[in-house]
Amino acid sequence: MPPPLAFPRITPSEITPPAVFAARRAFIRSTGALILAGGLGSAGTVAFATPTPRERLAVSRRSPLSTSEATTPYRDVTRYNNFYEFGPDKDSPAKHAHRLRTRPWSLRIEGEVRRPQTISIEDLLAWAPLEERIYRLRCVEGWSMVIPWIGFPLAELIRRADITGNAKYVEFHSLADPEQMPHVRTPLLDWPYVEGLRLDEAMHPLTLLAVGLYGEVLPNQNGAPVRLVVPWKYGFKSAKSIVRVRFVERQPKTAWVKAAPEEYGFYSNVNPAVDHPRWSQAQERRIGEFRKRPTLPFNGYAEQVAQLYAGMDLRRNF
Ligand SMILES: Nc1nc2c(c(=O)[nH]1)N[C@H]1C(S)=C(S)[C@@H](COP(=O)(O)O)O[C@H]1N2
Ligand SMILES: [Mo]
Repeated sequence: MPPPLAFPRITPSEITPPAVFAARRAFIRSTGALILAGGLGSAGTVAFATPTPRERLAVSRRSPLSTSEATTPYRDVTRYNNFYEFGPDKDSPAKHAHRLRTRPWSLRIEGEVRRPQTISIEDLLAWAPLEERIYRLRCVEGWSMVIPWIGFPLAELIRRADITGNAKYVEFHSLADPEQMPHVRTPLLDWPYVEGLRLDEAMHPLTLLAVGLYGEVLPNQNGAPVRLVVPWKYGFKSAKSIVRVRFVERQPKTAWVKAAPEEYGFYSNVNPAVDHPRWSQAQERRIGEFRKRPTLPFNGYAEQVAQLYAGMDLRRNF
């Protein structure tokens, strides 16, 4: 999403010789003059990483929760991304996420659970049958895509987590390794990227733990090896490259709410009637199309999820 107004653009570290980068970092740290950082670097271009053949994933079925709308081309799904750990531009993730090592990978399940556990990605993949789910995903910036995800309901993980009665919310923490994710060194967000859901939202059958798309394991730029997909909420709720799932009693302080509380709320349900303070949310552009479409309440999933918010003022709880 567009960063808070005051956020300066920063040149990706990889295109700068390490010594220069180190010196620049020291300069940034010592002066706090982050705003100058962009002007010190070269604005060179970096080629997209050569696509490597990705492992195919066997799916047990195509979920009936899928939309029948045309899917967004693979090229757009994998080259037009938000993954700020790799940089602020739409093509930064496709250019730089090849640095992410997705094996070995494990997920820590902790907090209000009877038995905290660390599960390897291989074991996680065997927790439930994988299915294909075609979902609309609406970014808070005003664009949307239709993506054939592969995964299983997050509810399956919650069932196996053996949570206590105190668990009211779930926190998701993305990896934050500056060696692999150069922009984790920048102060855009209070890293790690943290997102959260109320427990009933997390348990909802639409909430997907995704491990693949278009028949293959997730490309790194889409949040490999495991990410969330919450189709009735703005895209930023769908945390990528998750390393920690924490069950908690209180509403999590999420990274975007911490960064700009007047712009991003905890719920962030897609809502055409509630504008972002800097732009309307009434319409959207489907990537690959020119015309604008009206944005639908709950991104078109109102029939399935509106009852989760019965009695809540969705203008106040944006
Ligand atoms: N860790 C992490 N997760 C993230 C983001 C991010 O910057 N970091 N961006 C979010 C935003 S704003 C969107 S729109 C979706 C984009 O997912 P996609 O690139 O797979 O379409 O990922 C979300 N998950
Ligand atoms: Mo987004």
